[in-house]
Amino acid sequence: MRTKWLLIGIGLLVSVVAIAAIACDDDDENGGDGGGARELTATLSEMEGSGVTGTAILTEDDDGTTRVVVSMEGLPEGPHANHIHHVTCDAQGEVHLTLEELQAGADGVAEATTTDFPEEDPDRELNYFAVGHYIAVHVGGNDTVGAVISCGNIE
Ligand SMILES: [Cu+2]
Repeated sequence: MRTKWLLIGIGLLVSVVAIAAIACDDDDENGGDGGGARELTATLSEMEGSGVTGTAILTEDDDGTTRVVVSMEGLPEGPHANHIHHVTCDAQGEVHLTLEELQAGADGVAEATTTDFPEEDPDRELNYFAVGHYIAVHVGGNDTVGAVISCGNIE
């Protein structure tokens, strides 16, 4: 009788280890160096009740092109500066990179894609953005950058 329970116990243990191994495999989907595009995201939340929310998707293609697509809604009509900043939304750090300006219509929706990063910037690789950066959307365009109205940490 004791042997039977021991065998059941070993069976359960093997099952748990097998499931854990499968779960770990899934974690490698966005990382690793197996080729293909890699992806980071930021979910932008409203600041100070602005009602402005959105997402940013950062990808790196096989040819090394880094692409940042910022999609927003609830924006006041007009141009909006948006940047990759250092640190986190809570810490509100310095601007790291200026992204393509968002142009919101009357519906408050805007999307901007940036693939053209400054050649002299050595830190434009996706891995760098993954640690300690956030995306901020501002009141006003690049010539009149105002308060941050939406913010999301890059993860
Ligand atoms: Cu900014």
